Amino acid sequence: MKMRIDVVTIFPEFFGVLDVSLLGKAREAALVETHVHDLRDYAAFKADGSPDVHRTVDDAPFGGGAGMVMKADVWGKAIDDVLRPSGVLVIPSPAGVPFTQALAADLAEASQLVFACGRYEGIDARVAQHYADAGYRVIEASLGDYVLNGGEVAAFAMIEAITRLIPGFMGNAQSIVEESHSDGLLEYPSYTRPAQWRGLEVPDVLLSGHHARIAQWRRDQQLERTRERRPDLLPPDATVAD
Ligand code: 6GU
Repeated sequence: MKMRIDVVTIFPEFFGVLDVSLLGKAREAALVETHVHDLRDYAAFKADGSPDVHRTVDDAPFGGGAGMVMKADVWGKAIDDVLRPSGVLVIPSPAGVPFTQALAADLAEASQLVFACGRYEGIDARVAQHYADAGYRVIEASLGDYVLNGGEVAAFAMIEAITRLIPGFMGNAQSIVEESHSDGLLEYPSYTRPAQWRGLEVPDVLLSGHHARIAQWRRDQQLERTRERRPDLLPPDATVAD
């Protein structure tokens, strides 16, 4: 089944790189199609129906405070136009749930994803509420604990993480099974020729040809790296010898 991805943004030109990225390969294999929409195309008229020559997409926040909030009426018109009955609405936001490999794998099964890219101060909260109330799956997701200016870079990262998990996308399914995060641990270190480089050697075990020892070494490396770099990922009962 072919996936359809729609992106709504005030920076449609940013998504030109979709064509030259890994995603270009998924599209060649006819696994995905992408459609980018300019939010301002839906801002030609104000909420009262009068023309808006400025195509305004944001306004000051109720309650005061810094920054601007993107307007619900403009987003409503755009999403009504592109979201299909079985589509999932994804709203990149630093206030969202963590975007994980598990969420990427889940979203890779959707028939349509609509990415609503807003500025970081956000889209009027009634937009997410409205589509959830209407029965759509709505996911506000964050890449991590830092702030980007808008949802575009985050959406791009999410699209790449999701589309490479579409069944049939990569030639080698094992390379997805073995990579970082698919088993909850960081990936082991990898080496290729030459066996010596600037005085540094490849670990002996990898040159030994003992497949069981190599597998054990890699598992140990995964645990050691994860303990050092991402202890939050380790199950509470995991023990790693020092
Ligand atoms: Cl999804 N959006 C923005 N604006 N900033 C972020 C983010 C998303 N994830 C991390 N920082």
